[in-house]
Amino acid sequence: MCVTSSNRNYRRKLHSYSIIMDQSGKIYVAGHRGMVGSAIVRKLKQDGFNNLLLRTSSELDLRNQQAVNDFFATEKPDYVFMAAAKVGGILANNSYRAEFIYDNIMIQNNVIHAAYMNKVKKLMFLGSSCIYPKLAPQPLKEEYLLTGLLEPTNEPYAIAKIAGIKMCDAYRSQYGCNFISVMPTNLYGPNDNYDLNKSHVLPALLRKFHEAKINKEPVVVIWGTGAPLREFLYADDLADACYFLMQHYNDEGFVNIGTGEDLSIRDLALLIRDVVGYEGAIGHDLTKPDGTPRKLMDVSKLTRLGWKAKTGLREGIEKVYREFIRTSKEMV
Ligand code: GFB
Repeated sequence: MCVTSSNRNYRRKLHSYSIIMDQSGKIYVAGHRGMVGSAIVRKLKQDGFNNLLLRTSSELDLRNQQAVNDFFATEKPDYVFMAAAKVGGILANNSYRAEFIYDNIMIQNNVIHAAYMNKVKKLMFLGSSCIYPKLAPQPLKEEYLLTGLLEPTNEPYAIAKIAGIKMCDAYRSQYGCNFISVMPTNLYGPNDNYDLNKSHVLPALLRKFHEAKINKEPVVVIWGTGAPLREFLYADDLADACYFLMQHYNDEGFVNIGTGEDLSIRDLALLIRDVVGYEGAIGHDLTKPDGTPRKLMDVSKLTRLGWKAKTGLREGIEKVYREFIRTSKEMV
């Protein structure tokens, strides 16, 4: 709960409280149609939380401050999961630089401020591993934030996400709001984006290998050298971690969420080729950027708190591939 800046004793006490979400509480999941938001909704329902407040972007444009203020004033949510954002892969981040910074800053400013104004008991802000400096030591510890220059291809998005973390901390410090932040690594899962110009690497490669298999194409072209290293977390594991932290973490700063293991894009391509059952070759488009050389999360803070990822990468890719085939059949 947010308190006035003068109520310092209460604020000091708040920091040591563990705020447990009660099942009757009204929970707003912003971005519930996306991969992350829909995974959080699945997790909440599984655990008996049914008082969910959901709005599509056409029902509520989160970039519109008045609309967001009206929504919060009318609905008065108790808890907020801030999973709404403009997201995309390396090419989308680099091409729509203005939209990535404008949309994300507007969305998060409006929601975080309205949550404060309407006395939301607890809010979780979701960021991304791209907030870390491009050449930070590996694995990435939470304290490496703002210690160096960012990766240029996603700098606008990263700046927006850093602003979100700092905003939650500032509202905690000045107003006593229990707003927390988490930083997921690269994600994949149900409801991912398969548009080849906008998607992240994992769904893009699933689609490319699948279509090459069906069309008997001799080669699948991947972007860049294949040398960059990436870590991948299944969206339902992320949702489980978010739920866990919403129940147990009440502090400033943020918590990395990942598996603690990474692999090269080349090895990812070989793994996906194997899951899909494609037998052709792999080529490289070197006109496309590699991006950050490596961004492996240090997950020791999360492990110490008591959470660990469950879904292995191959198992997760197999699940997502089954879903991809099912939904592509439904669309035909
Ligand atoms: O997943 P991805 O688009 O984003 O790309 P980032 C990861 C790596 O895979 C890059 C390579 O080195 C890409 O060049 N790659 C190979 C491909 N083939 C493909 C392909 O067909 N499609 C795509 N998309 N990549 C994003 C950031 O960075 O990660 C965001 O731009 C955000 O801000 C997100 O942080 C999690 O991992 O490089």
